[in-house]
Amino acid sequence: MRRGGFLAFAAAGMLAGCGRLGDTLTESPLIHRILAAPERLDLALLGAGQPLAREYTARDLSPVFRRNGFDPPSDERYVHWSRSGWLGYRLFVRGLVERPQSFSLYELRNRFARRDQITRHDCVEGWSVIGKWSGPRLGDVLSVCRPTPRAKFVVFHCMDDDNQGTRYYESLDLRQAYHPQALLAYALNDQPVPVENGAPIRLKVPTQLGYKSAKYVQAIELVPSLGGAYGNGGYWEDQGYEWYAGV
Ligand SMILES: Nc1nc2c(c(=O)[nH]1)N[C@H]1C(S)=C(S)[C@@H](COP(=O)(O)O)O[C@H]1N2
Ligand SMILES: [Mo]
Repeated sequence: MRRGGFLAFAAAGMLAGCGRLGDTLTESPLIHRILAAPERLDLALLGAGQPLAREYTARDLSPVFRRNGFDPPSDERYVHWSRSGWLGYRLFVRGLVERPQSFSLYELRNRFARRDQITRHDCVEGWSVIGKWSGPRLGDVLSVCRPTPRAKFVVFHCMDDDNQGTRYYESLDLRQAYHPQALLAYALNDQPVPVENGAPIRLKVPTQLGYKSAKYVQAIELVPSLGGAYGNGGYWEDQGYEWYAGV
């Protein structure tokens, strides 16, 4: 069923036959969400019901969260931000969304519910570390930007590069992006994400291999397809790694 159709169906079902409950329901945050965001309920449902990565406890935390990948961005702008509490940094959401916009770190902390999760990070090189990640759900941030029905993939544009001018990037499909454990993390082990681990914002997708969890995210772009202008969906995918990297 198309998104709009599904929503109309769901909303009608919830509103019909409510009778005396009607007043209570119009007070309910769920109804407000549905009425305020007519494209969103189906996307949230799309994310639900997927297998979850195992969550651990504080006792399981690795003493050191290893770092891997390219050097942190070295451009002046990034270095300046990193020394001034990330003032000036904004995360952009653009492409196939009704409301393209950008978010400061402050907005990401305050406009969205904070999720905490202790999960294992598995690198394709064969090592794992357990860390606690905090931040809004990626899906929550996407929802306020309202992906259009043509949006099928979510591309993460990063600020670091391979020292030869090619920037890191990654992508997920919309279902993976709405996975309840897919976070835009601003904290690692209750501290702001360190520069080495992708400050100020990095994606954390514990259901997929480490290279999917893009660090140093600058912009999130919703696109209709991968391939062509969008490459194979990631820096490492362009070197032959699998786009789908479930663990
Ligand atoms: N922007 C960016 N994201 C990246 C990488 C990178 O080099 N650049 N490396 C990936 C790989 S292979 C891994 S294992 C993890 C490492 O994350 P960490 O440095 O926090 O351990 O980030 C992933 N995301
Ligand atoms: Mo990795």
